[in-house]
Amino acid sequence: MKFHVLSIFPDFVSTVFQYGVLRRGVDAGLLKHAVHDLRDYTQDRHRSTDDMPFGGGPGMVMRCEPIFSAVESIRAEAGKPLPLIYTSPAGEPFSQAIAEELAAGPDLLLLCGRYEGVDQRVLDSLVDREISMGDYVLSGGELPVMCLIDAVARLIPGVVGDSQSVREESFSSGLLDWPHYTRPENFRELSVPEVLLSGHHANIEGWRREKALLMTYRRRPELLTEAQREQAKQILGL
Ligand code: 9D3
Repeated sequence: MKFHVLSIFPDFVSTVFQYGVLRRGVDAGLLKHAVHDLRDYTQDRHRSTDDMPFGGGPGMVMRCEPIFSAVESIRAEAGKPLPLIYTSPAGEPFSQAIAEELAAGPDLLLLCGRYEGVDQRVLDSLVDREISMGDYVLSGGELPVMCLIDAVARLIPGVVGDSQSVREESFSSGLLDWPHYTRPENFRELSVPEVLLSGHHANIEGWRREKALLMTYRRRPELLTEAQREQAKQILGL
């Protein structure tokens, strides 16, 4: 899968492909990327990507000419469908379900907003999907685009090793993780739960399932089905 990105900070965005599983995915030829500098598509002397908002008010707006020019040129060069995703606080909330949908689809073009956002004509004529990374304020779309790329890329077959993809079912099945421990067995009087040292695989699985259920009930009850909530209450004696 190939990720095309359009940003005024291309070197920052590129770093997402330089570490960990994504780095290995690139080296293995499973992931490709082209991070384009929006400034390269400007025509004016000052290479400006923003301008004052019509109607007045604070902040600046990203100009439509460089964005139209870049998107049209990148799409023509690709020679195949390249849906444009724009990250913005007003988008639909990102989720594992959206990541799975995108990983199963065509290559993507991701537009990172800065300032107050893009001229509305970009949204009306070019953008296929507007996605938010959550209800908090960031300075621009670069980090959201990097999050999206990370979440989508690790779903491409072969990018994440097999051991980890099994664990992924833990979140897909809708529960938070159970507690994890590794060596040493005793550390500053802090011990490891006996069951994990027992070698009794059925008991270990039962313990993990229960811990995951209780953790989810305490922190994110809305992730549970009514039946799972009742089961958690029963375990807690409520
Ligand atoms: C109306 C005031 N603000 C909207 C909440 C203005 C504004 C804040 C932050 C406009 C743009 C930005 C920059 N943010 C992003 O580009 C962004 C973002 C975010 O700030 N939070 C969560 N997800 C995202 S996706 C892109």
